[in-house]
Amino acid sequence: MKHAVLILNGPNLNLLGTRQPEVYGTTTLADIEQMCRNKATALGIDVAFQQSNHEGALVDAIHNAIGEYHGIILNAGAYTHTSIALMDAMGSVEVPVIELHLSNIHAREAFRHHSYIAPVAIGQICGFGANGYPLAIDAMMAHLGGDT
Ligand code: CA2
Repeated sequence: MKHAVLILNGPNLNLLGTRQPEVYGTTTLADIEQMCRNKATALGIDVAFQQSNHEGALVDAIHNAIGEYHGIILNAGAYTHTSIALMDAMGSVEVPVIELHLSNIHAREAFRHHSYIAPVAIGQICGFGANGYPLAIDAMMAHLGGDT
């Protein structure tokens, strides 16, 4: 069976590579999508790559993953630290979610240390910049197991 993974990105991540390069680097979200597509090709899996600045649209995307994707890699951006709605959405779908961040949220401001996503995720990857995305795909495939 060919696995399919949804890579979902939250608010402001569309600005990657264009603003605050000292915090978030110079890699654009389009570059990251290409990294993910290269990884998917190497592993023989399908990936979908989405971004929204809107909390409800992210909730919809999680709901729509049911029956479509075997796993979700979620960089919820600042909604990580605020959104009970995203937490509830993840808890309502039987699709494993990996929480992902470019930066090491635990080494930043105290308000970034708490994540509503973490308790309903299978694990968290943070602090590895854009490389965290292919790392998360590897982690998801290890979690899903079986043939790709
Ligand atoms: O490190 C991450 O991936 C974050 O999810 C990024 C979020 C931040 O609120 C989280 O605490 C950690 C912010 C994304 C903002 O992205 C920008 C990119 C370029 C310029 C401005 C913002």
